[in-house]
Amino acid sequence: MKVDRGLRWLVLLELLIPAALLTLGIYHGLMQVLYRAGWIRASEFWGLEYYQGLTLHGVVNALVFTTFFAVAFGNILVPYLLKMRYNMKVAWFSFALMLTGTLFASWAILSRKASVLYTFYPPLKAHPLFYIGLALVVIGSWVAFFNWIPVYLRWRRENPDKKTPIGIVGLFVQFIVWTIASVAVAYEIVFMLIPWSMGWVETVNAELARTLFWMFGHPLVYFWLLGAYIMYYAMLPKVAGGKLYSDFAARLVFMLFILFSMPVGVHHQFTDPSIGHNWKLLHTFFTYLVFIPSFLTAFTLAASLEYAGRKNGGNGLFGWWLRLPWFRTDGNKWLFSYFIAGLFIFIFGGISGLVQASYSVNLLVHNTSWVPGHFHMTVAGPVFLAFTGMMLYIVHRLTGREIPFRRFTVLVPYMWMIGIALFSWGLMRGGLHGEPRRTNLGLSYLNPDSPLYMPDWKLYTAITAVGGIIMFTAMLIYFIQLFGMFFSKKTGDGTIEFPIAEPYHDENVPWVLNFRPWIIVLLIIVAIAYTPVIIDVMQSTFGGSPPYSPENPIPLR
Ligand code: HAS
Repeated sequence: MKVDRGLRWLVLLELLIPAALLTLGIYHGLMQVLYRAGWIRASEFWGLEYYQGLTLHGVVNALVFTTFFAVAFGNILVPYLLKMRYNMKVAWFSFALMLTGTLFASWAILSRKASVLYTFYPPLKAHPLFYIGLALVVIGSWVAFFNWIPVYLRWRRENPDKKTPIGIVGLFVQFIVWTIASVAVAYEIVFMLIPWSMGWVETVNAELARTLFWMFGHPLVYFWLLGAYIMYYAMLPKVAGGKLYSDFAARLVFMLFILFSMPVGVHHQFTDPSIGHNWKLLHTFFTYLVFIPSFLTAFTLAASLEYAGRKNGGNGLFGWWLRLPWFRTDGNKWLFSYFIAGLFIFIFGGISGLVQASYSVNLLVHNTSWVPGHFHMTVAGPVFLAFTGMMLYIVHRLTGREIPFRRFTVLVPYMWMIGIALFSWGLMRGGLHGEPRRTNLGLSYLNPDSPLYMPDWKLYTAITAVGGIIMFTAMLIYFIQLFGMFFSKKTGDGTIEFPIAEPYHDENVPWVLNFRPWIIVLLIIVAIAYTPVIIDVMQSTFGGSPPYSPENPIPLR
């Protein structure tokens, strides 16, 4: 597809500005592991305090980078797959909102006024500009989505007999989940946190805020994952040299995510006192339902890969594995390494989610370093690798410039995979031995003279740090390739093509073709899952919390 100047600039800015911020976010990830292992002594990393660095790491990597990427990817995918243009002025407006929001939030974090971590639970209080900034990022992404809807409706009218391309189905499911879920966090931010941090009201209902956050927070993780699933279903089979095994399975998976992404948030609150056990159990059941689309994905993708391997000449039970393009660096084949490395990591990320989802077993691991072990194998595994791989591809195509050190494109994801395996193993093993997450113990656990001395943790924090160093090195190579592209030869013409897979089984199942019934059922399920939870929270919380800033603690009443 020929890309006009305006669209090219929009997408490049939406990718490269958060990528530049990501360098900071990743650097502070490295600082975390080195500090926790006791390998750097100072509790101040490059001028930032522990919780400040951790907030920057979480907000930039998990909230800002992912949201910008999702919007940029949609902005290029919609015209590519539908062959129609959207309103560019609205698209620029969405970008301006997101950029302003990012600047506000970054200022608040960097000036030490928002060390509240990416979950910003009250009574930890941030500067109002932090909350306003995050709200603007969310609103900006809504504007982008609302800009695609009329284009899609026009395409539908003009192509009544065609099925919506699978990439568009995934994109719309991703943004439907995001838009509906973010209403909860928008309410929390606009009506609770901003007035409270402005000082207009004295207290905030911390438990209600947490509940609203997780009503948004778990669908948020599927908002991230769905971005990767778009690539796995629409592109991976083609990159591997084959076809998508079942068109119906892909559509069903996306529709099931509409249903089950939302009614599960209480599995983050199993230890919260004000929610009844019965509702926690209900959310456990819903959480087990959300495994279905991921198991379906595992089988459909494995079948697609087997088809590709056999088509490439592979035989036998596992011989076809050898015919997959594991180390190919030509054309778009290198994308395979980013996708497959993420999928391998996700097998373990998924299993650890299975452990946490159990209401009873969760009590063993909640708030321990097990949990960051889990989420680095999900969001920093399949999601991060798919996003960074696709970002490299889009920038390479849109600038027309060669990727420097092309052979290293396959090195980065496999290094990252090995790094993540060590990193998460260390965290999870430490978690089983009681190592807390997000806690600055001032390294007392490494000091034999301290009453908090925990000799077990020494090995696990060290393994985590080795994994973190490998991940950091992989990212150094990645950024050299990404930004180095601007200094390399121009070999392309700035057009873009995506490797879109044909279906092998092209089943025609009408009930997975229309979003509307799924959205209606979602709203019903959310009402069933959340009405009693909110009533419980409202009935069992009394008064509210005054603000608490970690940098300027005020005595609690
Ligand atoms: Fe989670 C906490 C449960 C998935 C992210 N999760 C978190 C947090 C984050 C996060 C960020 O029940 C921490 C929040 C915080 O700060 O407190 N999670 C689950 C469950 C799933 C799950 C049941 N999580 C994700 C994904 C994330 C993510 C995806 C990001 C993208 N999570 C929890 C729970 C907690 C939690 C509790 C709270 C813990 C606590 O106590 O605080 C499921 O959706 C997972 C299903 C996935 C699978 C894997 C399928 C495997 C596939 C790969 C196949 C491989 C192939 C390759 C095809 C079942 C699809 C084959 C190769 C060939 C060559 C053939």
